[in-house]
Amino acid sequence: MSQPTLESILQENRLFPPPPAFAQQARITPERYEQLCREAERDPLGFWERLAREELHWFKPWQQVLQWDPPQAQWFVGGQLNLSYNCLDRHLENGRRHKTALIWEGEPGDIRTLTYEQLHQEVCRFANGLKALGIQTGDRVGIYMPMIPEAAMAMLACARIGAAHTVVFGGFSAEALKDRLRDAEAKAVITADGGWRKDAIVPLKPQVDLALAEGVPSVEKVLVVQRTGQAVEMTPGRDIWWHELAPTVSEDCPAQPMDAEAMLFILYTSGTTGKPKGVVHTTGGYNLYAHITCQWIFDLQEEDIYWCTADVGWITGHSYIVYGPLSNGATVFMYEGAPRPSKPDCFWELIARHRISIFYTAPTAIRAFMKSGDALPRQHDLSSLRLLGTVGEPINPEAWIWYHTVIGNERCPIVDTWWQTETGGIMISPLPGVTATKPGSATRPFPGIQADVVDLEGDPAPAGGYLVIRQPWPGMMRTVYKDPQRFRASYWEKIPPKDGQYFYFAGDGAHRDEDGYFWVMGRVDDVISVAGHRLGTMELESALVSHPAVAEAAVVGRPDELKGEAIVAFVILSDGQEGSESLRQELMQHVVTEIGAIARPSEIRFTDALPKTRSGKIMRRLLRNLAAGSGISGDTSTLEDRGVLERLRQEV
Ligand code: 6R9
Repeated sequence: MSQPTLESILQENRLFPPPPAFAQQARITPERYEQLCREAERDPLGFWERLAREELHWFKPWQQVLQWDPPQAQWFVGGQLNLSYNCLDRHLENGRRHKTALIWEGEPGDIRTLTYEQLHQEVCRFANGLKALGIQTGDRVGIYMPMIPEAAMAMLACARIGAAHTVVFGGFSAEALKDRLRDAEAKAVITADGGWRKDAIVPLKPQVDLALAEGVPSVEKVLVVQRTGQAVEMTPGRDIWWHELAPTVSEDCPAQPMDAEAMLFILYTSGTTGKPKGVVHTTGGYNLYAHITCQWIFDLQEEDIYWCTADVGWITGHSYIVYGPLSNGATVFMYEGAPRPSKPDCFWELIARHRISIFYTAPTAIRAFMKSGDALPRQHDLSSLRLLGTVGEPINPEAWIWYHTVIGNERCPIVDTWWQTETGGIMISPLPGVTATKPGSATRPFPGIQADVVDLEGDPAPAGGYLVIRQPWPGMMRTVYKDPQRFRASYWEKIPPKDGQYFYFAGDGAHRDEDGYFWVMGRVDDVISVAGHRLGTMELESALVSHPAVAEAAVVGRPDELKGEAIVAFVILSDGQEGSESLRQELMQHVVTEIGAIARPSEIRFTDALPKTRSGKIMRRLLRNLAAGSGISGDTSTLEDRGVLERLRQEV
């Protein structure tokens, strides 16, 4: 494991205090924040216990808040609840029965709206549908869906009957789907004929057929939702249309009381090498953590219309499209498709049409919007927005400022939220009515979270080290499915425990500044060592992106006899820019000016796309293979567009 960045060269000192108009009405004020931090510090377990009692409905109280047998945590031991109850039933009695729960728009422009009462009804019916197929409490169910309301309903229906779901992103290949279904030993798969994405139908059911043809013996039933209407093959006895099953089942389905520690879902996340890890989350702690982070960080107010652009296939979709906002009784907007050449401004149009007030997206999307210029967003009325968020990667200060000025009109606080599939919810983030933000920093830990930056011995290393969490928290993953040893080795033994203190190892490099703000520099394997100087890919990329000709950049190291590693940059130019030798020289000089001579790229390759995961993370591992001229190795199942690799290869 290489050492993370020791010297950060990224200089970003601008400070953005919460806009006064926002701060005045915020849920968490500076006074409240101080109180909460004090409470959490004085009595961490009492803090979580109070929130669990006040914020969630429990069928049965717990006997013990936390049982911590490192690295095994159990929260709210003995307590019983149901996440679907907390997301639906309780809102029928607290005045939100006729409030809009979900507004959905499909890529072709079709719109559906469901009140809490209607969503509750649909979920109950879906849950009974699953029961009719033989699904029972404790079973695992695969979900391979487009971004349609039924994706959320399927998740909630599983939670309602106590079956654990494993959502597999609809863009993943049949191969990736097969691996995940096999590992989870799923008893059924919920899918759709297809979905709309970027002006085309993405076939889903045929991928399920392919995956199952390779043998996933545990799968007995496939429930198919009709979305696109294209012809699909149905295997008699195994495959059932939802629209045929639905009328035969009742819409009365009480929520099954579940143990707080009952498995809620498995979500697979790619490791650096080898097969994906099945991250396990359980019911009580996850519900509380998704709920309270969503409420405080997004400052959820009754009238908000909240849009998180993620897909339900990744953790952000789980915690901040479905469970967090619905548990709070919010109005969630959900969109089926993605920005595309025929409608590059569709996001801005949607914000204007649906009067979105909270908008949560990824840096990669922001950079793409930035690339297509200010004119598109300026054509739309974005005045409904009051809060912006980002997640998934460090955000380059350049992109942050663009988001702040062009999208937020300098009115909206930005919450840059650091967290992981493993953490269940946001761990480091501004609170929008409290925290003065700095572009590129996720700022401070959430109240009750003890984050730190340490070296491999566990000693504080604020100037540059590994991001760790020092205490268990309710939303933490419980294990790697069927592989507790991998759980221990990947997260709890990288930094050995010291004096009874365990360190959750996040795998990210970070540093803390003089105000205690965290600057996440990316995965620890994303560090380049040039002649002994450690450079974070993030700072190199930010330097490149700060040049007006550059839309996006990815930087990797290539083994170099003299320097240890040489810097290779893959660069996407802004619209209208031509890649030339003189521009290449100019960019190299620009990085030298921004960072220093040590950072001069040895090579700059112009490209039209970068290999990314479906959740928008650049797969630098593959770029490293390309830069080194070696073959592609390791798992590529999470790649969004396989064509990109081919094109990159040919460009060399
Ligand atoms: C939620 C999510 C987790 C990894 C994480 C880190 C990166 C996420 C970030 C961020 C800097 C942020 N990451 N948010 N880095 N600033 N605000 O993305 O989960 O898909 O599991 O990825 O993403 O490297 O370790 P997941």
